[in-house]
Parts: sequence; structure tokens; C-alpha cells
Amino acid sequence: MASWLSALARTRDAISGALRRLAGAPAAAGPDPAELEESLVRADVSAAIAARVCEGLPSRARDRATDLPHALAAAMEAILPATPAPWTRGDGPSTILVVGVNGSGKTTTCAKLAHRAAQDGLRPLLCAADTFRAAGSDQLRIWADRLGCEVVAGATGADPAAVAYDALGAAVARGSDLLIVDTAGRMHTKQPLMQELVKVRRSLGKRRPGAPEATWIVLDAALGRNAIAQAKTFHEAVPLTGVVVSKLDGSAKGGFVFTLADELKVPVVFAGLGEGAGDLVPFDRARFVRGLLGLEDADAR
Ligand SMILES: Nc1nc2c(ncn2[C@@H]2O[C@H](COP(=O)(O)OP(=O)(O)OP(=O)(O)O)[C@@H](O)[C@H]2O)c(=O)[nH]1
Ligand SMILES: [Mg+2]
Repeated sequence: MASWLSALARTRDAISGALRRLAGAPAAAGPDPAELEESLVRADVSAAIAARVCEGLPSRARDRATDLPHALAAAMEAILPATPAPWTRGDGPSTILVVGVNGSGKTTTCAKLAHRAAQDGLRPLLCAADTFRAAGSDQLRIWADRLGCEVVAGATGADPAAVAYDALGAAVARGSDLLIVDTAGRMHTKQPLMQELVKVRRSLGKRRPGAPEATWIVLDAALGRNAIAQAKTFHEAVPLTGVVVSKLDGSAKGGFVFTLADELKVPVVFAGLGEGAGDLVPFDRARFVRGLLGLEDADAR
């Protein structure tokens, strides 16, 4: 499985050099934190947050080489909400509705979630409510076969709200613990498509009060801060309860997660660190920050 350290290599390289220079400089005559602030902004931490965390750094530290990085790590960690447990075994199935723009990694994430839930001893059911194109449900079916997971798929062109409704019925009938609903990719700027999602959400609630218990958006880390505008628009249509950051392995812009947390107050639940079923890790804010800053033991904790 991919590790936080290797996944964050590119983002880290930008930040840790600046941090090392700042930490290594003599306390009295060292460079100012501006370089560090700039490197955070290059990693897509917003200017306001970068300024805020750098401002809070101690100007005098007993041991700059260790105190400064740890003070920075603590300040950055404090911005991120703690990640709640992704699922609990309850009375009947709970539903996760997975949304996002085209190509963000939704279908792959649904498969990864099913894999992880099964590992946690739950019985997941996948639902392909991406009826927009045949390839959408085929892709999820292939994943389900590979994982040995049950799947309910709508016919191409079928109403995704009806497919989701039936799938939740199937989850109840079959005694599944978790229903994971994959939806078609949609541009957040297209109103009718966003309304379709509202309808999917509503029909799940009609089938079972309280459903969906979770609505997670999959955001491609490569988009950096552009992903935040997407998340906000989705949040207005279907209230989000969590974020999955996909493709963190290939990105140099993981810093947008701080702005996301600051502005949306929605926790990141998982991070996608590769294309395999096992490449999904619970988001751990301490590891993420330590991985970003290049602190040695990011993977050892
Ligand atoms: N490196 C990497 N690639 C990923 C990750 N997650 C998904 N991908 C790849 O991204 C591409 C798109 O993934 P999909 O899961 O099909 O995305 P989608 O959001 O379902 O796409 P649409 O249904 O077309 O909107 C695929 O090639 C995936 O293998 C990840 O965490 N890391
Ligand atoms: Mg898909």
C-alpha cells in the first residue's frame, strides 16, 4: 500500500526545504518566515492560512531545528477537523452517497470503500447509479467481481433516483450493512444535473428515513484550490458530511485541504493514494501534516 510519506513527496519537497532553512538559521539573524509562507502557498495552502500559521511560529525557540517544525505542525493540525469513524454497524444498512465532478475518482473510491468495509467485517452492497453511460456501471461491476462484493446496477438511461431507491431496498432485503452509491460525474455548474443529485438523495430518504447517512464528495487533489469551489456548490445542493481526497499520490497541491477544512467545516474522511483497491487510507490529520512537512516519523506513528 502507498504510504503517506511517498504520496506527499511532491508537496513535501516544496515545503520542507523552506522549513529546513528557517529552522537551521540562527535565531537572531535568520531569514524571515516569508519563504516558508510562500512555499505553503505554492502547495495550495491559502495565503490567509499560510500567514496565520507562520505568524504563530515562536520567534525564539530553544532548539529551532525541532521546536519550529513541531510548532508549525501543531498549528496546521489544529485547522483540520478530527476524522470521525467512517461507519458503524447499526440497525440495517447505512448509506454513503458518493458525488463529484467527472473523473474525480468516484467509482474507484466506491470500490475501495467496499473493500475496506469488508475488511472491517461489514457486508457492503455497491450501487451503480451512474446510468448516464454503460461504461459507468460496467466499471463498478468489474470492481465488484474482482472484490467479490455484491452490486446492484441500473440499466443505461434509467433514472438514477429509482436505481438508488431499489438498491437501498435490496440492501435491506439482503441484510447488507452498508450501501455505497456511485453516481455519474457532473459539472457543478450544470443546474439540472445538480437537481438530479438532489432527487437521488431524496429518494434514498423516502426508502429509509435518515438515508443517506453520509454524503461524501470525491475531490481530485491535483485540482488543488479549484476543488474548493466544486465542493461548495455540491454542498449547497446535497449537504456534504465528508470529503475523500483522491489522487493525493500524484499531486503537489495537498495544501488545499486546509482551506477546505477552514471554509466548509467538513472533515476529510479518506485519502486515495493510488489506483488499487487497497490504496485508500483513513485520513489522519497528524500523519498528513507530518508527511507534508517532511517530519521523519510520519509513517512510523
Ligand atoms: N493515482 C491515482 N489514481 C486514481 C485514484 N483514484 C482514482 N484514480 C484514477 O482516476 C481515474 C478516474 O477514476 P474513476 O473512479 O473512473 O473516476 P469517476 O469519478 O468515477 O469518473 P466518472 O464516472 O467518469 O465521473 C481512473 O484512471 C482511476 O484509476 C487515486 O487515488 N490515485
Ligand atoms: Mg465513475
